[in-house]
Amino acid sequence: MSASVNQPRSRADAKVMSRYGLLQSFVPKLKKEEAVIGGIGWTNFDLWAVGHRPQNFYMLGSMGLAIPIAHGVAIAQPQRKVFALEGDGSLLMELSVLATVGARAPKNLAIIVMDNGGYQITGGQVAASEVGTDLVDVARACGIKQSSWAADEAHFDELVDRALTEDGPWLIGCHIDNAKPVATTERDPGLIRDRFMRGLGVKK
Ligand SMILES: Cc1ncc(C[n+]2csc(CCOP(=O)(O)OP(=O)(O)O)c2C)c(N)n1
Repeated sequence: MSASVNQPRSRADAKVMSRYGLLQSFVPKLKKEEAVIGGIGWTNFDLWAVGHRPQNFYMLGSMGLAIPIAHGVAIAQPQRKVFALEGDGSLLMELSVLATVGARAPKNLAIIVMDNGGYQITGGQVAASEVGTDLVDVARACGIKQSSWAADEAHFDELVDRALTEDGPWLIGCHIDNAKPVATTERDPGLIRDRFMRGLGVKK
């Protein structure tokens, strides 16, 4: 993948960044009713904290489902850009989804992995992403060619801008710190589903 800055070779080479800070920069870039599916864990809490949009869905309860849900939305609505925000622990739980995305290769799907090296919401247990598994390498090996660690905040912005305007699928790995989220998502699954369906125009 061509890029204007040197791509980090691994997670260890990427700057440790703030999830909330990255999402504060990401959300205002969404001007075309792009869908965003936030995974269980602190990732969807900070998505909520930055500001709810009708096209946001917040996964509660099950790990590993942000990317499968986003993949389904991307296939159902090919004109819409769809982003999955997933934690490293949750992606490790459902790692096979990267093979499915690589094989199906939806052009309108982008995955952002918030990799803090652990299962923070349940107490900070260390995950394999901290001690051996490089999730960007796994994505590339699954055929998601446009996979990169974000070197720093400016590179993250550049990768998101490209994902918004160029064909994917994309995977953007973010090496983040283990700061707590700024707020807690409203826990009302029926309301979350209903608002999302209306936000995508599939329910009146
Ligand atoms: C199938 C399943 N196993 C375990 C849990 C308990 N659980 C909920 S969130 C979580 C950790 C999520 O880690 P990660 O996706 O890395 O997000 P972080 O909390 O680090 O932001 C765990 C173990 C669950 N909800 N579902």
